Formats: sequence, C-alpha cells, structure tokens
Amino acid sequence: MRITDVEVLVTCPGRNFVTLRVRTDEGVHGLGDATLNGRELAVVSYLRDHVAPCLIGRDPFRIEDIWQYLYRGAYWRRGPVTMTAIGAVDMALWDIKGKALGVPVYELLGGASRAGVLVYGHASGESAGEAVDAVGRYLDLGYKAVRVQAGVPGLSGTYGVGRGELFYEPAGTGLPREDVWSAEKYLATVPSLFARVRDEYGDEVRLLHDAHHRLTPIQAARLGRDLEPYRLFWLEDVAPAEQQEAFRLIRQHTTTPLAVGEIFSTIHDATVLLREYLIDYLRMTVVHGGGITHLRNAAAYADVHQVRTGCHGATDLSPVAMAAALHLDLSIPNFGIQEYMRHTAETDEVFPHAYTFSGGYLHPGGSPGLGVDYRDDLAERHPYQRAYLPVSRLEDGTMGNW
Ligand code: KDG
Ligand code: MG
Repeated sequence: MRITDVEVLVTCPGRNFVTLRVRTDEGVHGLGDATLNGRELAVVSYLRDHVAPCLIGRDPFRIEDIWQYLYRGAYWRRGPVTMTAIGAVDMALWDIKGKALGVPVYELLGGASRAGVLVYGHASGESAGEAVDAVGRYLDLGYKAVRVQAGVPGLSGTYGVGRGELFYEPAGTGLPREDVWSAEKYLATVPSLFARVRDEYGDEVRLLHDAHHRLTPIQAARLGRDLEPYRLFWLEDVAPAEQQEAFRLIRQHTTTPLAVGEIFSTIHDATVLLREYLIDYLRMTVVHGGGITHLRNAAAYADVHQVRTGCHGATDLSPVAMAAALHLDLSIPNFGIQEYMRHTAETDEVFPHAYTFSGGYLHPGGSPGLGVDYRDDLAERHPYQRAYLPVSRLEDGTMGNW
C-alpha cells in the first residue's frame, strides 16, 4: 500500500477544526486531527507545505518509521505546531491500518484493558449556585465525574464558565477578548464552592477543578491544602505547567491529587514531574502530543512512576482526536480518566463517529480504524473564521496567564 494524496481540510462548524486526510492507492483513507486552538493556520502550512510532499509514495503501515522520520528528520524538534502536525499524520496512519485490517485501533494497541472509558463533564455557572445546579444536571445524565468551575464575583469572564447547559467554548471570533484576573479574589471563592457541591451531592461523585496555570507556587499550595476536605479527584494546572520545579514546593504542602500536561508536546516536558513523583495524572493528548505513537510511550513512562493518564478533551480537540484518545484510553494499563467536553450538534454532523456515551463512560465502538468520518459536503458550508482564546490581565492592567 502506498500514500497517494494528503489533504489538509479546514472547517468551522461552530468552531475551527483542521483535519488531515491521507489517501492510499488501495482506496483506504485515514483521518487525523490537526487543530491547534487560535494558531490553526500555522499547522495547516506546516502540513501542507512541509510534511505532505514527504509522505507521498510511503508505505502507511510503517507508522513508527514515519513518526521517527518526521520527528528526527525535521531537526527542529518539539513545540506545539510540530507535534500537532506529527500527531495528525500519526492518527491518520493508525486509522488506515485499522481499516485495512478490519479492526478498531484499540485492537492494534494490545486490545481492551477495560469495559469503558471513565469521563468527566464540565459543570459551570456564573455564580456558585448555578455551578452547583449544573453538577446536578451532569449527574442526571449519568456522569460519575464532574469538573466544577464558577465565576468569581467582581471579575469578568472567569476561565471555565460556559454558555448554555452543556457547552463551554472559550475561543471567540475576531481578535482576543481581554478578561480580568485576580488570584486573591479567586482563592477566596473556590473552597466554599466545593463545600456546597459536597453538601448537595455527597462524597461519591468524583470532583475536578482547573486553575488554568494562574497561581504562584505558594498560592497553588494553599489552594491544594484548602481543598483537601472536599477530596478532589484532581486539581489541574494549579501553577504554570512549564515550571516543573515549582511542583516540588506545591507537592510538599498538599495531598490533593495534581494533574498537569494539556499544553505539553512531548514527554520531555514532563520528566521532572514524573521522575520526582510530583503529579498524579498526565494530561497530554494525542493531538498536541505527537499522536498515538508518542502518547503511548509517554503513558508507559508515566506508568513507571505510578502516574495515570487524564487526556485533554476540550471542544478544540475534534471528534477525530477524541476517538484516537478513546482507543488509547481503552487499551493502556494506567488509564485514569478522559475529559469529555461535548461537541455541538453541528460539529458532530461534520464528524459522524462510532464512539458512544453511556452511564458515565465512553466507548470507541467496534468500527475499523478510529471510527470517525468527515462529511465534506457539510464541512464546506462552514469556512474558516479567525478566532482566538481570550487573554487575561490583572486588575491593574498587567498581562497575566490566561
Ligand atoms: O485550547 C485551550 C483549551 O482546550 C483549554 O483552555 C481547556 O484547560 C482546558 C481544559 O482543561 O479543558
Ligand atoms: Mg485544563
């Protein structure tokens, strides 16, 4: 089998997605997600101008060799644009191999290690009361784990607070929106939010929270300690993820489990965190972390350090990346949890998929390959629209971390 064509497809069914389609001389094609939120067209060019010409004529079954060729061969390694592009190619090749052999990708990865993939949903509200009510709606849908975020009084546009009942979409069209941030105001509200959620729903539901890289190490340590009575499943990105050494201080102060890694592009971003047992969950994902091939290696390295996976699964990861994550989640020994931010109906129509949700678990389904299609006819109705994540300023106007 040979690769004959590589297409980079851009569509905006409610938000932008970049999809790679790799075609072969035997009529089998594979899909990969190449979406990098707010920097989509950089990956389009990387793939179209620099990667696609190198793939034509290659054997798509040689997944590992092509991964190494793209990673080692570029000389310029790592970084989100490079690793998203490699990730998209890698997903598409696993998809082709599964389809050609007539098996779902998880069978190629060693088979199912569990019956389903535990997921968490996103409950949020402008006020703590609204967020508490939103948790109830997720529990009614069968979720066993819920991330909880609430607006902070006095601050506009707090991270994680969604529109509508089930959807959260931080990216907006046009230039970046500017939000206002105060760690002091935030820290004063989070513990009481979780006290209310535990009071209302008891101890069984797994609760998660994302601080989105905004605290200093000592603020992060304090938040972790203040949340201990509410036994969180995890506290995510409690300090900027690239400051691995900062987690030494945080870890000394709190037993709240920590999750980091959605912005990591290779395992080299997490070596201190893992080797020194500073985190409990690794959030790297297939699309921004070099595909199934690299994430499988990263998960194995995490497993050696008793760290479980908790793959990023926000709306900016297309259903193709979600499916790829689910095949990996189902197969690896140290799976922890999968983020599942639901896509809108418009998005799901462009990407019909075999994965299904039931009773708090997702399953990738039994279709050969990844189990996701791409409807060109619908995708073409939604052309790319410039969109960005917001940026964040402190109350005095200084730039902060979004
Ligand atoms: O593109 C960035 C979003 O995916 C990110 O802000 C969402 O932090 C996030 C999460 O945990 O889903
Ligand atoms: Mg996050």
